[in-house]
Amino acid sequence: MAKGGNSGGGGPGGGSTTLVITEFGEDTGTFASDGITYDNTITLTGTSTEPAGTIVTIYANGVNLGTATVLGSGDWTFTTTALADGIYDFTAQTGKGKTKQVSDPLTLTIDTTVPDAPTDLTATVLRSGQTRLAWTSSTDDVGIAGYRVYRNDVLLATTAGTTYTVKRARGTFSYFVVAFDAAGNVSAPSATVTVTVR
Ligand SMILES: [Ca+2]
Ligand SMILES: [Ca+2]
Repeated sequence: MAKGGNSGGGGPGGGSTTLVITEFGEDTGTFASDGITYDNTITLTGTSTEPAGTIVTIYANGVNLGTATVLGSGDWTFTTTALADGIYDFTAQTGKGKTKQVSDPLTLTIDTTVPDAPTDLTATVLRSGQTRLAWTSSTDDVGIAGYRVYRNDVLLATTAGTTYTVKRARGTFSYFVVAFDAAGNVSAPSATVTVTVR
């Protein structure tokens, strides 16, 4: 493990950071370990080898957010107020001067903004009897992760692209599409299109 960027300490017997941020709460969305979440009240949990009662100061992008206290177990926990969307480097710090310890940063992207709804949804029945759906891509402040296709209000498929081909089935079907971002925010539905396959 890299020695943290702290300038303090550095004694000959040291070399390892003894202050660590271990968890931050829920990493929402498709990937639970990508550091992108819509949870904007972050609960940082960590450990310290300092004595119980030691004050841990929490920083986000260099801004002091407040303090936690090391428990007898060596654990500490801190919950932020609601944070604005953005990218945050969280660090924890104990002590000052020669006794200063700074944790490695924990980087998170907070994204609470839902994507725009997909537009221009079309459904074309092909000669094969398949139905080809196509729509215009949504936009998102961080990035679109994919789309969910609904048929008669039931989830039919998830796709990264902006087209989907439905297997042949006779009947009348309605379709709409929603977009979702990496944090798991889901857009409003597109307009609904209805097709009849004979
Ligand atoms: Ca995530
Ligand atoms: Ca978003």
